[in-house]
Amino acid sequence: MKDKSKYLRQQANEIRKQTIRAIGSLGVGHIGGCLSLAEVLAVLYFDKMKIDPQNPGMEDRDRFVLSKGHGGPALYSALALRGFFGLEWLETLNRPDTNLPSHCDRKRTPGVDMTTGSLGQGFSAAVGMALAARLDKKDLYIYTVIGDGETQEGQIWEGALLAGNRRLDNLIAFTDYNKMQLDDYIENENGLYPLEDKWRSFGWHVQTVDGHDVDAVSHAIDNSQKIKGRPSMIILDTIKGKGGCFCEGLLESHNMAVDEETWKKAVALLEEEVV
Ligand SMILES: Cc1ncc(C[n+]2csc(CCOP(=O)(O)OP(=O)(O)O)c2C)c(N)n1
Ligand SMILES: [Mg+2]
Repeated sequence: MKDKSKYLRQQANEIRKQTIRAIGSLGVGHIGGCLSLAEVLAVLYFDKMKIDPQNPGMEDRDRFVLSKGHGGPALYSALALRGFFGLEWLETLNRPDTNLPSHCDRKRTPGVDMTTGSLGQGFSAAVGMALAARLDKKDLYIYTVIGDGETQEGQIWEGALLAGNRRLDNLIAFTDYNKMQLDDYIENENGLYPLEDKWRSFGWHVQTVDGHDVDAVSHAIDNSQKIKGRPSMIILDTIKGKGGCFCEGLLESHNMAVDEETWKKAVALLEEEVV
């Protein structure tokens, strides 16, 4: 258990470094909303998900939908580290003819299960995928991550209503609760408080955990898998830009330009981190 925790913390650290390197060498990107995802991606891709990097289309695999599609670079880093494609692909991020566009595209990237980027739509697709898996009597989970700003979309609540009514207990969703949206704090724009009560009232099982604690995230997923007759929402208490010395906790981290000296220093600091 202790070893597994350490391994997952190391993977999260690797995801951060690869993400900073990829966005840094491009010069600009959604660094903040990528770095808040590192732990949940590490836990899913290096422990929980039933997947095969050699066979990304495996029929009975678990699915992952990154509904906040602007977090694509973090997902690509996890996929590359897990062996879906080479790490050198990350250097092509968002460049002409790349297989790694800024936002997720399931037709272009091995391991990406749904095309996303228009906020709200990925979550609806995940609800549909969970319903389809149920109808097909498949024993698999659909995992999805939405942003807290994304939660303001009406489409999220249409999906939430249907998933609750259909009792989709094969759907495990996460909210990346980093308290920030594009250029302001959530509560200054269109607040979500009390977020847990809202999901519960739609028939969901709800937990809130420290989204940067791999053990807490892992334990919450285990709990969700035991819940029958209700979809699960795991609210991840996170920090936008977490682990990037130039962007942690900054509103400006949403879509930020970064120069070579800055991103290389950030990667070097993460190299030194004892996880
Ligand atoms: C339907 C739609 N409206 C607007 C946008 C532009 N947009 C991209 S990210 C973003 C902010 C999202 O905030 P949040 O979900 O909190 O993401 P995070 O903090 O994780 O970056 C916006 C408005 C979009 N992609 N889709
Ligand atoms: Mg946010």
